Amino acid sequence: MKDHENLNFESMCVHAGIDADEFGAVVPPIYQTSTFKFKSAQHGAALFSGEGKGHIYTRMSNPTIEAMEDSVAALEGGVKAMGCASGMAAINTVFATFLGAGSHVVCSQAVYGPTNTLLRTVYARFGVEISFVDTSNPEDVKAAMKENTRLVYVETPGNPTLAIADLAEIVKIAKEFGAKVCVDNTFMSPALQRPFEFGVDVIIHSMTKFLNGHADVVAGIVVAKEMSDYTLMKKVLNQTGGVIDPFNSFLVHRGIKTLAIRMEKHSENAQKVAEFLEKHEMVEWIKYPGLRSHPQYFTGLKQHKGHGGMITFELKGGYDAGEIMMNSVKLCQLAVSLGGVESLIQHPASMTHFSMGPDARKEAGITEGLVRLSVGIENHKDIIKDLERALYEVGEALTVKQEKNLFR
Ligand code: LCS
Repeated sequence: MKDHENLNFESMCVHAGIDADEFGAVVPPIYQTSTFKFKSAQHGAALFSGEGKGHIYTRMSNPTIEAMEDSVAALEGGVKAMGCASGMAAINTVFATFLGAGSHVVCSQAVYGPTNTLLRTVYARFGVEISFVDTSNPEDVKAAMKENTRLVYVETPGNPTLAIADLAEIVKIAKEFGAKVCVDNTFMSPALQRPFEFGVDVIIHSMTKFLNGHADVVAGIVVAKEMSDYTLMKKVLNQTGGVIDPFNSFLVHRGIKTLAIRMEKHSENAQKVAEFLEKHEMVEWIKYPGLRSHPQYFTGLKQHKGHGGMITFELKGGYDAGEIMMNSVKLCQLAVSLGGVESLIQHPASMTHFSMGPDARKEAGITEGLVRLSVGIENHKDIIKDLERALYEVGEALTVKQEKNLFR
């Protein structure tokens, strides 16, 4: 048993995966090396046959990477994790392990755009059957299941609609068909949602987001609940090569130490910002897991320890209004990505979900005027002030436009 297994979550964030090295370094050193010297020919052979302990080559394993992997595996409550070059590399590792010609995957309709595109454009070409369904409705998942369904892939809350899937219900359905369930836990992080507690088999993260939390790394991770799944996926990752590097592992591991307090602050700020937006006359509708108006508010309560930092809303005035707002904000940065300490705002239809195309977006409920906000850890009053001013400018611009139309 590892020491961290008896710790509470906040303490695990600080300590999991960290063992002092021979010099007593409190922080794991960066082993910036591609390869490791064998003690002898016999030692090398033993490592390759799996009998000996140690590292061979950084694509296969590395102490700095392993320290970070152990930390995320502990936080999620999994057996083992594998660091990947990006969230997409993590997702591809899962798909390439469990899908093949003649198999079928059920995937959330509202997922990060490239996840949808990867299935439709690459895996479809390899003979994989794909059903995109509204995973916030378990009946739709059940109706989509087939004899050859090998994987149910769920993003919850979904990007960018924030649709929440009931994980316990989905696991029940998938098990009847012998399918694996993989959850993209990027939006919540293990601080707020622990999918293994609901029977899920595999978890992935874009660590680019909340796990690292500082918008300075692109990285991903796959966490397995069972050793047998880990072994299968690790072979695929080793062969396809999309591994993380030691320096990025070091940065992510450093970010994780503050994960618990960051997620608390993201949630606290986002709740206040969402309540402000919900009352604002320029906002057509808003989705935030912490608002009672969220369609799956009660599923969220069952599954989440906090409501997270992500907000989605539609402005009155649609696409034009969104454009004006994004050009008007000052504190909130106009940029894709999410989960960093700074507030970020973006327009999914023209940015993160552009690659899906208009039909798939419409099906997934991604409207043309939808705005996505990743609420940072600044003082909430400054975020609200920034949004209030930008919304005022939207109102002014739309009034001028209406007046011009009247006098035409
Ligand atoms: N999963 C989710 C939920 C994501 O939001 C993203 C990236 C990925 C996976 C892929 O991770 P990556 O390869 O970028 O590390 N989401 C982005 C977004 O919404 N804006 O920019 C990237």
